[in-house]
Amino acid sequence: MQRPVHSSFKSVLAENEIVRVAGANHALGGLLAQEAGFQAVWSSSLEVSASRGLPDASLLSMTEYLQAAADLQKELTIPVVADCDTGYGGNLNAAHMVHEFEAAGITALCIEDKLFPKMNSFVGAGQALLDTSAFARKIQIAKEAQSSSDTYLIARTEALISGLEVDAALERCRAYADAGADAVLVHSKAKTHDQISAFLDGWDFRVPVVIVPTTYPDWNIEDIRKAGVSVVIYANHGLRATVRALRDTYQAILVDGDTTGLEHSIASVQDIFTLQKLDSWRKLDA
Ligand code: SPV
Ligand code: MG
Repeated sequence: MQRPVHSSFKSVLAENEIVRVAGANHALGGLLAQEAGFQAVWSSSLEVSASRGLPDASLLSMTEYLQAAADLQKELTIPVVADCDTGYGGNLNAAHMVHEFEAAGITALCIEDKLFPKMNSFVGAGQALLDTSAFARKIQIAKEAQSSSDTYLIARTEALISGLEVDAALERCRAYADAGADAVLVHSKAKTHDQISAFLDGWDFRVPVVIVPTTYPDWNIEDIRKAGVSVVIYANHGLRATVRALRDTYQAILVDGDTTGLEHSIASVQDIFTLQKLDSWRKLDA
């Protein structure tokens, strides 16, 4: 019995007009996203930090985020897209990051143009950005550090998050694409997709566009596809569903005094065994 062999993000993108990616923070979550039909998994900094009971504020080290991404990738056939925040520091940190994530078999990395230490995009207002040319240089250095042609680097702009206009996001993304980014991610915390649509109207598609529709949840995949987006990341829905499910379950056990009422709404132990590939493991030494 061998470990699953995973495809590269680049090949998944080549085979699909639009790629849907689910956030996860452990292999079991990744397996469930894969089972549902997602084509890639986002190793989300928000989810990984939250799973440790910590804020998404550059508190964990690169090694800890790498471990989380690698643990996900090891059990999946679909590729992991690693959310690498700012690249964990300066330009040399970004180069080191590429070496380390590549060595762990991660084929897609995303870095963003905020300052280290960064704060989650939905916290506060007016988050500080690195200068456009400085982040373009970071992208260039990260690309020069890669040794596999499979490695796919996504440059994420937080221009709209920090309160800048769509034109500023466009200008930044053009510079990042010209510096060698394989795709650009334009993040927005607006309640509608209007900002993103305006961005797409002004984008020349020199590289593909990635979005994270957390605050504009009504933008349907068909309309997103028609607008020209290539990758959609549902970054934190698994985490939020887990929190609700665990909270409700733990409360019900204490309130009800027994677990009869829960049995119909929770997974069976057999289901867990299947996800663990227990049969294959047992056959190994039968
Ligand atoms: C994450 O999932 O960690 C992201 C997306 O980077 S967001 O939380 O919206 O910043
Ligand atoms: Mg993040």
